[in-house]
Amino acid sequence: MKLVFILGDQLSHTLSSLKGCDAEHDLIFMCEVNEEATYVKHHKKKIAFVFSAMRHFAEELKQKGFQVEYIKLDDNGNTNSFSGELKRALEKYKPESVILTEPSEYRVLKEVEGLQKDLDIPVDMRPDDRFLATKEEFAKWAQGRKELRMEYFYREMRKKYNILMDGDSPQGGNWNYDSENRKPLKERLNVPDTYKGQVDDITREVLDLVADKFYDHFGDLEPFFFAVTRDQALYALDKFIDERLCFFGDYQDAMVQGEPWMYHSHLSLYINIGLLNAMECIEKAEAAYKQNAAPLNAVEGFIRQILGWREYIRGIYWLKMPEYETENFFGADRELPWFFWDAHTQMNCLRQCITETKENAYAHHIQRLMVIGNFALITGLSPEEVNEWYMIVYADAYQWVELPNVTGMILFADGGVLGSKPYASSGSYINKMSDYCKSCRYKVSKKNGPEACPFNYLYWDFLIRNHDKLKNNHRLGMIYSTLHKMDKEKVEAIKEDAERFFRALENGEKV
Ligand code: FAD
Ligand code: DLZ
Ligand code: SF4
Repeated sequence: MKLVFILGDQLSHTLSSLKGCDAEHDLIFMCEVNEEATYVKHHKKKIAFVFSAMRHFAEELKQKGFQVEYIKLDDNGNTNSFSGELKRALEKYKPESVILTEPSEYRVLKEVEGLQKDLDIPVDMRPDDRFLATKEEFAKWAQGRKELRMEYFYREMRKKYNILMDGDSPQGGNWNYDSENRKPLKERLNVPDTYKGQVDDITREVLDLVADKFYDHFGDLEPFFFAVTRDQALYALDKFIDERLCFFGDYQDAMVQGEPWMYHSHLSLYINIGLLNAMECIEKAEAAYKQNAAPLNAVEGFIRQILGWREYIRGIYWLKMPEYETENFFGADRELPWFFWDAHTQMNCLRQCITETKENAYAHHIQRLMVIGNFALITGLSPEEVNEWYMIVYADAYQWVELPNVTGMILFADGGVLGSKPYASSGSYINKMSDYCKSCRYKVSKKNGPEACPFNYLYWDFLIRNHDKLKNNHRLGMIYSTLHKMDKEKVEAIKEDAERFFRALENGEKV
């Protein structure tokens, strides 16, 4: 008998470890463990989502005729760690070997490898073929390149899978249609609601468990509306393709107060956990283009996120771990402000994005990048604390995707492996792409003084503070030449405003 160990983000019926599984003789093993729910104190909605999706998946496997041992969190004897539970299962069933699809995170991979040595049992660790580029393929692409830019990797992936191709050329003549994308939401559009599922008995039991055991974790547990089965996730995918994809490109960067979902897909949590397959999302979007149901700028933009960014991010993670975890190019060490947890800040953009994160365990990319991330970058927050926060608060967070996005994309803490320049910006970008500034206590048009938008002076202060590290970055040449032309009084005013802001933060005042 073989034991197939399935982890909580491996809920795919086509998983490599399930290939060849013998329903009569083999045993599928899954376990809920406290260690996974608390190594960072995940958002309550995320834990409920993972446990409910795991329980539904186990039921589906049983209905298909497989033998499944499923350990619930509050089952008697649960040792609450993967190692402890696997050891118990091995003692109980004495299988001849363990089959496992490789864990998505370095931490868990090392734990399983350690266990394999300790227990001296053959482990058949199979590649995770749900990803579209293998680790080896990415490493080969990266080898010898001066710069690892996503755009070039993405073109290789388009060719490899023949997606949006016209022979050897990209559909429509361009690889990328971003110049047609990223409009602010001017007129009030009727943004459709996101997928909202019913709570069934399995989910109800999980919600009660999470409310009881993880009451002190961040975030609102209810209302709970995520899809927790493959059928529900497929419905959510179709809903996106039918209702939102056509505007995905146009409003990809737009932020509107009271509209957390915009025209994004809200599929990352389902893809990351295995309920949806990345390629089926890409194929459905391409089919919508072929049927004239969505324009090329929207479809290409969406496909680039999955076939390009998602795979590239995972490639960087495995290329750079474990060193990537401790990168800190700027030597940033400021503590995370308390308002990251309770949204009590007068900066309306941050208040809106953090409140929505707390309610939904979701914020869209530009909120994560240009509002929260931008603030973390220009105020010099500690990469360790920022990474922990992002791992906690989003339902789609796993280290393989969270870490490169935070350390590389927002904090530039890797010194430019992932991005060619830091994504720092003043309040004018937020004002252009959102309606947040209209209801803010600060004035985005003011550059200095207590009424000024803090992003305005913190942006310049960041460039001044990190001059030595950034002065040779050719993409910042124009900005530094503007800075060098600024008169002394202006530079002093920027520094004084930033100092006052940091002092207020340190004193726990509401900024
Ligand atoms: P859409 O805007 O609809 O995009 C479609 C899909 O493309 C997503 O579902 C996702 O699978 C993929 N995608 C888009 N951008 C990225 C990216 N930069 N990296 C990887 N995949 C991408 N994504 C996560 O899945 N988990 C995380 O923990 C995570 N942390 C992030 C932290 C920061 C600081 C930033 C800037 C981005 C982070 N992202 C993360 C990437 C991106 O913001 C989310 O994937 C996206 O917001 C999820 O919402 P959506 O499904 O509506 O995405
Ligand atoms: C995120 C998560 C949580 C909260 N709990 C569990 C769990 O109890 N059991 C489980 O198998 N997986 C869980 N997960 C997902 C894992 O963290 C994820 O599968 C690994 O980190 C992948 O390396
Ligand atoms: Fe944010 Fe500044 Fe606009 Fe206020 S004025 S919402 S702080 S960008």
